[in-house]
Amino acid sequence: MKDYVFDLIEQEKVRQKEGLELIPSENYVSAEVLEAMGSILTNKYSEGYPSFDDLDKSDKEISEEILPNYRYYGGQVNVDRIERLAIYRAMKLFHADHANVQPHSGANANEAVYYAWCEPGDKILAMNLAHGGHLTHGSPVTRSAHIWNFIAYGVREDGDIDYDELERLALAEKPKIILVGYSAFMKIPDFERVAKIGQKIGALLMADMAHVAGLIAGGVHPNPLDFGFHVMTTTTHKTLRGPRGGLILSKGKVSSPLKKPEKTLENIPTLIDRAVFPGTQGGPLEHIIAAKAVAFGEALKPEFSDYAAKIVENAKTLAEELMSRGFILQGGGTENHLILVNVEKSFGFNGKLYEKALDMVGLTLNANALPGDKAAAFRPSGVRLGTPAITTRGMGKDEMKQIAEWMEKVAKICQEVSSEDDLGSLATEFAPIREEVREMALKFPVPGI
Ligand code: DSN
Repeated sequence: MKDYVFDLIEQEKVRQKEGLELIPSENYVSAEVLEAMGSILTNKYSEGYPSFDDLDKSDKEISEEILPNYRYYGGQVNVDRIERLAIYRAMKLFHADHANVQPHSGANANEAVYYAWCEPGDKILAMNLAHGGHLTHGSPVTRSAHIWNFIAYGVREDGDIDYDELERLALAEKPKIILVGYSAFMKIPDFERVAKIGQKIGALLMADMAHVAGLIAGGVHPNPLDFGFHVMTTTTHKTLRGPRGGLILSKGKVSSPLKKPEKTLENIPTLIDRAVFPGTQGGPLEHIIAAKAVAFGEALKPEFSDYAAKIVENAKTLAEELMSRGFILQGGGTENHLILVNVEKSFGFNGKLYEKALDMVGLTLNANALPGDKAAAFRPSGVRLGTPAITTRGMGKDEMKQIAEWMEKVAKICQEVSSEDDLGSLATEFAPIREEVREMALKFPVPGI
């Protein structure tokens, strides 16, 4: 008998097909990305790196060429070429001088950059988690926050970064790194302004673009590396639509990872390679790296730019539709793929209750804190949603309008209860909406299933 796990995978397939994924950090990968992830490459150990000089070659040349490497195990003939394809494609996508495709996650990617550039106790200036930043940008519950000294800037009333505060803190504290990155922010950062601030104090300019990497790859969002940033980290599974994993892109001079270079901004690529392996990780996940290579290949195709543009168009439509129905949105709308709703102010109940109610009708999103939120972390005042996954399924303007309509109906029904424990009593009212969501979802197939 097949393991129970496979029954559960089948049930998850049904959940994904019959519901709508509105979590802005999720997406559906292609059948080819799935195939590479589930391949025999998982059997291989390959600590170290392939050679990465002279990568200005065609995919075909890279897939045929066998070069010496910096690996600690034999049998790398195929793995080297796969990893080089991933590196080369990532560099091309993001205008980088180097790419490290080995980080297992975005968190690992961020920690490797801190480790590459900072000594314990050094200061890092990053966005406040409570204002839309990320856990790995200095939250006291992380290991990084025990090693480095994080200082936080926030967002203004209008939802944009408080650049004046960022500048004041940078000049006063002289951090080693200035980090622009977020997981709940819907504006386009002014990279040029931050770069000028960083240059005044000689800081490493780092951007964590995990949320918008696909928009950057598709050319519908500015690329921090084009504005003087030295490093960009990202996950590969959000708007970029690859396997779950991390990626570090950098500008600078690439040299052999075997020799520790001087800590200069020019040597950042090599410092990062050494910080990923052996600094913070062991054997790379070559099946995931292969899937990253496939996803980067997909993102380099012209169709991906259309996809990226459509994500933003859908998010703007959805935001407009929600606002026309009385939803109060943080920042008054969106400039990217992400929308943050102030549920408490719009409807008088918390984001967790709304998240659970929407789950009951097959609309999946997540409760999220709003800047300055006084509510408890598990019951924040807002919800966060986005359009990358539903855009992959081919949805457009009509579907955005329909989703806003369902969200309004669910919100009104929720006003009948005072706690999420009472949501069960609303099951009959939710049932017809659940059916409508299922019917629409099934018209838009999930790739790879
Ligand atoms: N968990 C991711 C998100 O949802 O934004 C960030 O790591």
